[in-house]
Formats: sequence, C-alpha cells, structure tokens
Amino acid sequence: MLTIWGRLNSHNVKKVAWFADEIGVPYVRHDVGGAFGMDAAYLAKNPNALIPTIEDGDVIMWESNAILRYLAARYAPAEMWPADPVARALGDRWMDWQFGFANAQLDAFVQLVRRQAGQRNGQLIAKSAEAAGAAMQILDRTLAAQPWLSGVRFGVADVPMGVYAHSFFTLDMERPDVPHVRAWYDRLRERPAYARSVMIPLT
Ligand SMILES: N[C@@H](CCC(=O)N[C@@H](CS)C(=O)NCC(=O)O)C(=O)O
Repeated sequence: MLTIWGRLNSHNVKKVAWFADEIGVPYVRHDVGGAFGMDAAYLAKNPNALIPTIEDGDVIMWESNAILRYLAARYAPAEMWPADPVARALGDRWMDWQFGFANAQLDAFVQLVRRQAGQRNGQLIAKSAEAAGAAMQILDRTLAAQPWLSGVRFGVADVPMGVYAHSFFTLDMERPDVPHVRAWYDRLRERPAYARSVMIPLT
C-alpha cells in the first residue's frame, strides 16, 4: 500500500493524493508538516524537512513532481505519460513551469489564506495577483490550442498546474480573463479524484 506523508492543505501534497486516486492506486496519508510538525522518523525519510514524501514498498521518494512522474511511469495508463519523447516533453515542461507560477502566486496565497483580515498587505497581494495572472495568460494561449496541458487527453502533466488552478480561481484577488484556463479548470472539476483532494477549502 502506498503511503503519502503530508498535510492535504499543501499544494504539493494535493498533487500526489489526487494523482494516486486518479490512477486507482490505494494509499494511506498521514498528516505531516505545518501545524502537524515533523518528527525524527519523518526527517529520516526526507532530509529537506518538506512535504510530500511517499513510501511505496522499498521506495522512498520526495519532490512532488518527481513523485508524480514515478507514479505515472509505474502505475498510470500509458496515455497519461506518453512514451513518445516529444509528446511527453511538451507536457512535462508545464510540470516544471508550475514552480515559477507557485512563486508568483505565493504572496497572494499567504496573505489571503494564512493572515487575518486586518493583517494583510494589499500591495503584496496586488503584485502577486498580477504576476500570477500574467503567467496564467501564457497558459491560456496554450489551452486555446489544446484541451489539456498533456495534449489531446488528460495526463500527469495536467496535475501540478491543475492543483494551482483551484487556488488561482478561489483566492479573493484580481484576475485577468483567461477563458481557456477557466474551461480547463471546469473540466478538471468534473473529475471525482480532483474534487476529493483538490477542491477543498484553502487553509
Ligand atoms: N519542491 C518541493 C517543495 C515542497 C514544499 O515546499 N512543501 C511545503 C508545503 S507545499 C512544505 O513542506 N512546507 C513546510 C511544512 O509544511 O511544514 C516539492 O515539490 O515537493
């Protein structure tokens, strides 16, 4: 049985929990990180003191997108992680691109979700919302030409930005009009596994 270590209000943990569920890999998840802390046994598995970490038999893995690629290669249907190097790479780049998006949106997320109403820095929120919106306009141009970041069908490359689409459209901040990203997000919201692990209140 796959074990996932990490609190589910983390974007990076959501990716792994959603994708494992999506491809039908049963798992148990233990809350670690944030208010739950990390004990010595956890730090022995992940010396970075970050979440998520997985344990799959003898395999201990960290780095959420590396975990996704591992799960995809080992357990997912072939179309979710194409063998063709070009098709694979064209989707895969959006998995790395997601970390830049996460940096852009980080201040807005922290201010709006993790600070009390009277303690928020409006300038930080506006600057971060603008950077996140500009990045989403790049994604929008891609999703105008293809239905999924993975290409013609849903795949693992949709997962990292799919998780961030939920916070982007849920945070109470200014957003540019990105109709193709919105339509993709609406398609993701129809997926039961996405609803279970990603569409939860932001905390
Ligand atoms: N690049 C790492 C980043 C992991 C990361 O930054 N995780 C955050 C939560 S999203 C974390 O562990 N924060 C400390 C904590 O939760 O205690 C990955 O993708 O797994």
